[in-house]
Amino acid sequence: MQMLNEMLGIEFPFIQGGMANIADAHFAAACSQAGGLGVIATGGIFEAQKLQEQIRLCRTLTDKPFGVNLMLMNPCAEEMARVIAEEKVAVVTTGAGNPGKYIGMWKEAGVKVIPVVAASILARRLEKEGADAIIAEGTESGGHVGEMTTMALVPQVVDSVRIPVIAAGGIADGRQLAAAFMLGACGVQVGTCLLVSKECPIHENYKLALLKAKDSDTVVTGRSVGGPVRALKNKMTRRYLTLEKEGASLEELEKCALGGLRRAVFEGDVETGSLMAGQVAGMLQKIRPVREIFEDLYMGQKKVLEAHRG
Ligand code: TUI
Repeated sequence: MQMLNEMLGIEFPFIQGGMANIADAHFAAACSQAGGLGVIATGGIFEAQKLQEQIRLCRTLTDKPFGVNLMLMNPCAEEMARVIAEEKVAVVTTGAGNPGKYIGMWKEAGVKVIPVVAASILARRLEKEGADAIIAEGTESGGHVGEMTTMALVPQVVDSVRIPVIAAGGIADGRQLAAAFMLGACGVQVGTCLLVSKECPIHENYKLALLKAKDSDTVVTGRSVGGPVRALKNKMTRRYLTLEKEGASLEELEKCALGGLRRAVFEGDVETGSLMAGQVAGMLQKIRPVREIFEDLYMGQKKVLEAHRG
């Protein structure tokens, strides 16, 4: 099986998850420089020209391959899809929807297309439409999530398609990376473990909340309105869940969550902000450079698999 790093021409078989308002050109370049595939997130960009600037800036910061994550629920998704093709970005990953209608345009421009799916039915469809690989993301992840766990999802996607599958959700150390390989993945996408990297531009309060978190400290809000989002438990998530239970209107729910991610990322408001994070938040122990996080993941996996072979 060809590994993700060989497929993309990078050192480690790791893709950085697209983290809205966090993964800008500087962070993506840092992840690419550290040997993974850095990815510019579009969840917090609302002008196609801003994305073009970020892509061009990233090119000045690294000569290694990097990608763009297109958040499909973004109102500017269509224009940004065009920018990704025009700029001939090496790789596009997508999230929160079906990118089918853009695949032809991206392939023509030579962009490698790697959509995120939360179930195998969409993986099969996107393979037929020309996707180069699939990211199977379990509900352990942070941010917008599906229902299936990584453990159940990854092997079922692997059995459903012939293109390479990348595992995501619940991966922060060598044991979990080894497990992802055992499930048939050719690599992994990681997000939460990078939030506590030195290079990650989130507010210090957000990082400290992650370091303090225990295994059961994340929760999913928004299930009742078709917008499930996993984040660290705080005053905002408690209020949101209460409102959901009381059958509050969509308007009230939106008011509760409005601007929450930006408040967490930029202002360090850990009370009313949305501290998006995956279930592995409880495993995060210290702030380290991205390079060290990647090396530990990879070396940890090697050790685990060697010990297992006996
Ligand atoms: O996209 C994500 N995670 C995200 S996007 C995001 S941006 C944001 N979200 C809420 C508030 C503020 C900002 C934060 N986290 N992950 C990839 C992902 N995609 N997870 C699940 C899916 C998915 C779900 C349904 C992919 C396809 C899908 O298909 C439905 C269909 O149309 O067939």
